[in-house]
Amino acid sequence: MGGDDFHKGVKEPSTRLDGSGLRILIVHTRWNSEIVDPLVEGSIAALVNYGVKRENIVVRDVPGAFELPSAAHRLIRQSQQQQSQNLLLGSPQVTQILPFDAAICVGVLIKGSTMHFEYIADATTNGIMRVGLDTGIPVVFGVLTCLTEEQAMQRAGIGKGDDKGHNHGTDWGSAAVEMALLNAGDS
Ligand code: DLZ
Repeated sequence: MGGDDFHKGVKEPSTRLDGSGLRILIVHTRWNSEIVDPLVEGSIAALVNYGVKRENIVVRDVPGAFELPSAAHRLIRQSQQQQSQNLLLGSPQVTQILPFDAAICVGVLIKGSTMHFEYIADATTNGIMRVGLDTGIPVVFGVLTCLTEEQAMQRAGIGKGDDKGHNHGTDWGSAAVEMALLNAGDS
C-alpha cells in the first residue's frame, strides 16, 4: 500500500456497466442541503453517465438522516407492491410502474457538541443496511459523517480552497448501477 500507484477511493469497475434498463430511487435529506444538493447532483450525473434514463431516476426528500431508512423502505416496498398488483391485474393497458432496482440514501451528518451525532449516525447506518437486506435491493450508503462542515464540503466537491475535493455522490451513483446489475445477475 502507498507510493505513487496508491489509488485513494474507489477504482473504476472492471466491466462496462449498462444502466439503461434500471430504475433508481434517491432519497436525500433537507438537513445540510447546501452540501447534500451537490451530492445528489453528483449521483444523478453518474447514473446518467452509466445510461440510466433521467425519467427512471426518482428523487424524494426527507427532513434529516434519521428519516432516510424508513422513507427508503416505504418507497421501495410501494414500488414492489405496485408491480405485484400490475401482474395480478394482468392488464397491458395499465401503465407499468417498475420496482426500483437500487436506492441511494444521501445525507450529511456533522458532529456537534452533544451525543446526537453518534446516535443518529449509528441508527442511520444500521437502518440503511437493514433496508437493503429486508427489501432485497441494493441500498447505497450515501451519508457523510464528518467532524466539520469543511470536511463535508471537500467530500461534496465544493471545498473552499483551490482544491474543491471530490464529489462522493458520483461514487454512490456508480455503486448503485454496479450493485443493481449484480443483483439482477447481469454482471
Ligand atoms: C437533529 C439533527 C442534528 C442535530 N443534526 C443533523 C445532521 O447533521 N444531519 C441530518 O441529516 N440530520 C440532523 N438532525 C435531524 C435528524 O436526522 C432527524 O431529522 C430529527 O431528529 C427528527 O427525527
